[in-house]
Amino acid sequence: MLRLTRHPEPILKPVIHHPWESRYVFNAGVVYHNGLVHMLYRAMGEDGISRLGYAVSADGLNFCRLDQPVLAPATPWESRGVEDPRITRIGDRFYVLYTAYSEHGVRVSMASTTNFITWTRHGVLLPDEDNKDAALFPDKINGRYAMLHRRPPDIWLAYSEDLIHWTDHQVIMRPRPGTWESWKIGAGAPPIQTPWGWLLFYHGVDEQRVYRLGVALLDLENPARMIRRQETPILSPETPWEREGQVPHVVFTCGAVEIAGIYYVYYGGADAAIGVATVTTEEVERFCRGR
Ligand code: BMA
Repeated sequence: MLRLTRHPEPILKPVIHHPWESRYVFNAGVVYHNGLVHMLYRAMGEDGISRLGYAVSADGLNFCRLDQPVLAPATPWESRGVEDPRITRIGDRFYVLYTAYSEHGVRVSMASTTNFITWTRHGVLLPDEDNKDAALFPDKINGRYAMLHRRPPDIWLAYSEDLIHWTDHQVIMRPRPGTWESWKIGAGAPPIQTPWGWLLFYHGVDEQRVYRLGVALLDLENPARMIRRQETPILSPETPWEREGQVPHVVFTCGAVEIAGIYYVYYGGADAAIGVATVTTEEVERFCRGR
């Protein structure tokens, strides 16, 4: 059974003298590039609007951050905030899918960068529907880009020729009645390629609104085909800072990286602080092989 081991304390907390991140930091997307973990995280301050901050680390645990947000609301779709960034490297660019929040609802939006400071905005991807928890696959699958998204309460798959127009939407994972993931589920980290399939760290919510993390394996050629899905969660809210915060009893991931034989899964605790939990590649292989 795969289980994550948490680093006991948060690795990133709010900064009182940064008005944009003085209250809460949570839900971090990550990518490992040139020996550094690059992190985008959701931050909230005095005005209650989410912005994205940037932090970087050489060891995956100690992060340096900028004193200004790198992505802030800029369009009518984003008037109430930009949330939950999920980073995928495609070619030499980093593409970020995030939630644009406004009085019109929530929308899947995309921006890209090469340096995490200057951005190209690609706009809203699924303009006609409330949708979030979207993540891009890092490689084309049978010649097309692929992404996961969430039409409540399920995880969906869609394909695109150009990253902008999305078609062939299909449900790939549903909540499981009577379990820790009975109410709704959503993609967590963007899918990670392994020799055995796409490794997916995702979140599940129960009827008491407790958010936990789970793990699944999707077929490399056809991610609509589920190879394996663990019945038990891999991380549940247990520490005080995961149980009490802005929203109680939440662990919520937007990104994971593999460095030297260890997967680092970054997550928001109680929508208030950022933690990390790890698992070895051997344990992941055991799950992938069904042993
Ligand atoms: C989801 C998203 C996340 C948040 C979670 C728990 O719907 O809004 O950003 O972490 O709820 O509150």
